[in-house]
Amino acid sequence: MDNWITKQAALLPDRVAVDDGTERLTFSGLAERLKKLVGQLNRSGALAGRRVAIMTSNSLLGYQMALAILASGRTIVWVNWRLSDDEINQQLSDSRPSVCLVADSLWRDSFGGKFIKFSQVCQQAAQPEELTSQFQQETVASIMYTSGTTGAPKGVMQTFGNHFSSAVASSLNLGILPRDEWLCAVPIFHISGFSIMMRGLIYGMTVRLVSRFDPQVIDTILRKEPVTTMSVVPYMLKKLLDLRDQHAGGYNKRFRCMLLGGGPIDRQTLTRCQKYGIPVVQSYGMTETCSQIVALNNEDADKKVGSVGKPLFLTQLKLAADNHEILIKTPALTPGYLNRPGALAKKKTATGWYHTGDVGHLDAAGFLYVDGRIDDMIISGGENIFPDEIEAVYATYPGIEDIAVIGVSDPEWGQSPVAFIVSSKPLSASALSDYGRQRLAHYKVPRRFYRLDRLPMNAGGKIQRFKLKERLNEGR
Ligand code: S0N
Ligand code: AMP
Ligand code: MG
Ligand code: MG
Repeated sequence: MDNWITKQAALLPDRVAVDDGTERLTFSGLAERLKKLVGQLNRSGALAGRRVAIMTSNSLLGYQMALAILASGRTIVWVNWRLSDDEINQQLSDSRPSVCLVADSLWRDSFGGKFIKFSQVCQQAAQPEELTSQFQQETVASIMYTSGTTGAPKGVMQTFGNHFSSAVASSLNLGILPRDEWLCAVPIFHISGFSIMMRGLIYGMTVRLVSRFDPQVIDTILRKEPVTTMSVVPYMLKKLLDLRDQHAGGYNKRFRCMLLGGGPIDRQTLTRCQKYGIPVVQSYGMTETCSQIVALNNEDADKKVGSVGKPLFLTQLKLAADNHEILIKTPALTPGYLNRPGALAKKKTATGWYHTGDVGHLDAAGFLYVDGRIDDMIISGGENIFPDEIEAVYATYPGIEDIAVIGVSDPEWGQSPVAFIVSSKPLSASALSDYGRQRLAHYKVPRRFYRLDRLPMNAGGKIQRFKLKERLNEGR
């Protein structure tokens, strides 16, 4: 395929590619900017290897830096800026990028020589360089780390072919209008956000970037600007609905829908959306599938409240006979995890069906409902948390003999982690919390620490987390 950026600069040179509320860049303007940035990245040593990491908010400069990495023919390694130093360094030592580019506002004094600030790049002479002419189907465009039940986080490789098929499948469901404008408040370091950037390039569509999730600011944008679509996780939708409760008046006339995904949604929130006439398209997808692979369509959105819809074009889906795990085949599926040959094959059946780890059911008309997980993954505000990684961090805490983490439901975040610890003497909850905050992304730090004499184990020595959950329900 031709480089999508230079292609759009040729097809739709004057169409706005990106708008952050203060500046708008057309596709031709974007291509010119990227030529300069590629030159500057080159002179700052960032292009020495095949991969370049980036840690940024959804800023216009972050958007351009990421696309400059792609346009230079390199792979983007996305870094979640909420992670701790340890977590970031672990991902960088696995992915071995030439550098990690960091937005100045996210700079930490602890960062070593591998990290460079955006401003250091921008100080280089702006001598333009040619952009790569091709985006090859099989080339890895981006890498995003996801944790699992065991072991260190794994880098999900997403090819240009994966991104392209994902964007096309989404457009066959939602349609593309010439003046579509997609509001991107979900982080671009997650596939929820990066897939909007990719759709923008493939559709020739404007991306309305917002650098952080401020519900007031976003509510105003949705009312006053010609935004047509917005991607949200349940937490964001609830915060936006709280503002609808306060002010009269709806979103701008062109608004088409909220694309909702990333975690389970409660019925009450969907009912509130109906009350305000806010169209919601529920969707289901994951980092490994380059965003949604199942979604509702506009016709069914009102009739099938609670369902995540039907598989999009190009995706096949079935449920495992024994445990109803959702199994899929799709061209958007990752070719594998970085440096872990065989790890993806382990998650596939002999006939190539990918195990999602999610459990679901289908109604008579073929609509999918996601019912839960086969593992202990916790989703807090759209961020995934695996109890193992928290337990491993606390295993070395002085005085902790044993620890188990579970997710409890939380009205705001959906779920939150709490810990059960075994210790011979009481431990200070605030010291435990501080310890976690230094070593883990803050959303992973247990909200409460309960002390127990021993953890409930089965005969095989496995922690019985369901018994811990029961305890909490009893305690309320
Ligand atoms: C929900 C967000 C925006 C909340 O962050 P906010 O309000 O910006 O927080 P801060 O001001 O930075 O911090 C305030 C305090 O809150 C803590 N905190 C922040 N986030 C969380 C969290 N998730 N859980 C618990 N606590 C949190 C901070 O730590 C801080 O506290 P202190 O001061 O103590 O540190 C933010 O969390 C966010 O952006 N979440 C969304 C992440 C996301 O996009 N997830 C989706 C991942 N999945 C996929 O991408 C696949 C599905 C998919 O592609 C998709 C998903 C949605 C829609 C469409 C699609 C699609 O298919 O296209
Ligand atoms: P991630 O690895 O961050 O891409 O998260 C993907 C996971 O989020 C899926 O495997 C599901 O567990 C969960 N998820 C995504 N969309 C939905 C949804 N609509 N309903 C319930 N869970 C979802
Ligand atoms: Mg934070
Ligand atoms: Mg905030």
